[in-house]
Amino acid sequence: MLNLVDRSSKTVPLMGQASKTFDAVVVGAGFGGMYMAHLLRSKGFTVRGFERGSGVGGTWFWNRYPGCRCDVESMEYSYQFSDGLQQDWQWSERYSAQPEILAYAEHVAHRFEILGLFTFNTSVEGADFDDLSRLWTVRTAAGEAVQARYVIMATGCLSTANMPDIAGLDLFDGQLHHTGAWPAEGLDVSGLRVAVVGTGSSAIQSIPHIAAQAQHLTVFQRTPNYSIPAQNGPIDTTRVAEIKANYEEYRRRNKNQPAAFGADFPRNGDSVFDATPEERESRFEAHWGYGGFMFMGAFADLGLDPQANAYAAEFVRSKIRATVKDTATAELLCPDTIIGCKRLCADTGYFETYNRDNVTLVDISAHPIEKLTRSGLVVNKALYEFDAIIFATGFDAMTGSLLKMEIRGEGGLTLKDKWADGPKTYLGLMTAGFPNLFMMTGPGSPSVLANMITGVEQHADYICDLLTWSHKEGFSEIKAEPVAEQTWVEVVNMRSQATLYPRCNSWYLGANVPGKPRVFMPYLGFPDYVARLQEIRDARYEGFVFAAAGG
Ligand code: N01
Repeated sequence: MLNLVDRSSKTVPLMGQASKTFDAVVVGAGFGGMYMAHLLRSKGFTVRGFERGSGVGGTWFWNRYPGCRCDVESMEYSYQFSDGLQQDWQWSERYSAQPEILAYAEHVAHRFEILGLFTFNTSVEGADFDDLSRLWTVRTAAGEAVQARYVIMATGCLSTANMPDIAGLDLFDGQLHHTGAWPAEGLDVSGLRVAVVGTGSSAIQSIPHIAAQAQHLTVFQRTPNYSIPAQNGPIDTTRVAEIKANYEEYRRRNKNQPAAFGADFPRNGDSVFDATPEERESRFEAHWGYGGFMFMGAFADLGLDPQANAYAAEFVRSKIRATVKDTATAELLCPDTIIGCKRLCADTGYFETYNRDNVTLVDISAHPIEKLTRSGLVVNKALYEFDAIIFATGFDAMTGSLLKMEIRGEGGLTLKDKWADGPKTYLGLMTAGFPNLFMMTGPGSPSVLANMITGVEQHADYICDLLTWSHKEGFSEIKAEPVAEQTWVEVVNMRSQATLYPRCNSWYLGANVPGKPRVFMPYLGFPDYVARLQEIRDARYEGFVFAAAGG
């Protein structure tokens, strides 16, 4: 027990309940929160966790839509903190489906006795920093208030569903769902007329499955998307044995990749402009064959140079045209934007689905959905009738879950006010004015542009080391230094400007949510990020400000 908190006088009643005091409160029991809580406890911190769902798994708890699977290979999308765990667990497919990932999360929770650290079915509504006691009070929707020295927000980057504000949502008599909050009991659409709104990753994964079951599926597309076949299949057991024989080395190689995965596939260093047309096509074809994200590793300049990118985009369009039999539908499905600017999708049979007789594509790029009625939805004055409407319209990414809570820092400053013009963080870990409040994979960290499990482990390890070091040095308070934060914001921005990422309306920029400030949120380049954090740590955590209890 580190006994970081002076518990003598901290019983501030709130909503009729006596407060309880912990070293740390962890919000969220996804992969980040689970490991964070486990790690803190192992270092002697007292921990209390809250999770709004009834179980662990975070994004994999909520996204149960048919076809949901990870776009990062199973052998990489897993924890590495326990060799016993990574040796014991057997994945069945190259890319794991949601039920298997959720089962893995539940296994981890049992194996490391994490469940007891969390209170489930409990949303955190807010957290207030007390300027005098220097403690946080975390408030739940159930009316509980707990006090803690440290609060760690492990609330996920893609956890707040983006439901478009369309008139009549409450009028529709049929079933209405969002892919990011799929009914736990599943959804049988046999014999139903179904609409899917959106053509991002969630839609692209679910559409083939919904089409196979529904009487008729109508897809409402605002912007077509690039998708590369995942080339999923049963896991290669020989490769698994090779990886497990030296898992540490495999993890090390992956951590040296820009997005912390994909080390076994070529990421070529040459320019597309140096290749002959035949070499170019054959390289694209090979990378198409590797599947999913590996496609963009065909040449070094695809994410940097618009002209280089155009070659890759045209290659994918040619694949769409070769797959979709109806020419008009194929043309509607062909994106004309920068490939990889919005998050690339990986699919199994997506474009082929449009060859089915029971699937219709409706282009709503010029005519948005006007409204929902009791029986369906209206586009361009035409009523389309459905039994079920599924919104695959994405998330208020990266900041949505943090800003949904009322978080008040020093002097009553709210996070909402502080981030009114976009998120500002130091290292994606802290924001100035909010002492002892940490974010896991927050804006300004590699987060969504890296293997998420590798990212959350790196953050948990760093936060835990920082708290332990600070305590050993006799400090009880850690803050982000405003100048260091401003410099970091500029670094994150500069890194994105060197790429094609800012050139489209992606959720990385917040462009998918009306009124959200446009700021490119992820830090590009996992290895550079880890190296910079190491330098900061070696420099006695420069950019952080430490204080001892009492001033
Ligand atoms: O959401 P999205 P997603 N009317 O924002 C459309 C992760 N993920 O849930 O492009 C009509 O990508 C919108 O149109 P437009 C992954 O990081 C991971 O699919 O804005 N349409 C778009 O087509 C991913 O990137 C995995 O014009 C509207 C779609 O809805 C992220 O989650 C699997 C609309 C939203 O696409 C989000 O993916 C799935 C409106 N009012 C997801 N509003 C795996 O790794 C939005 N759209 C497995």
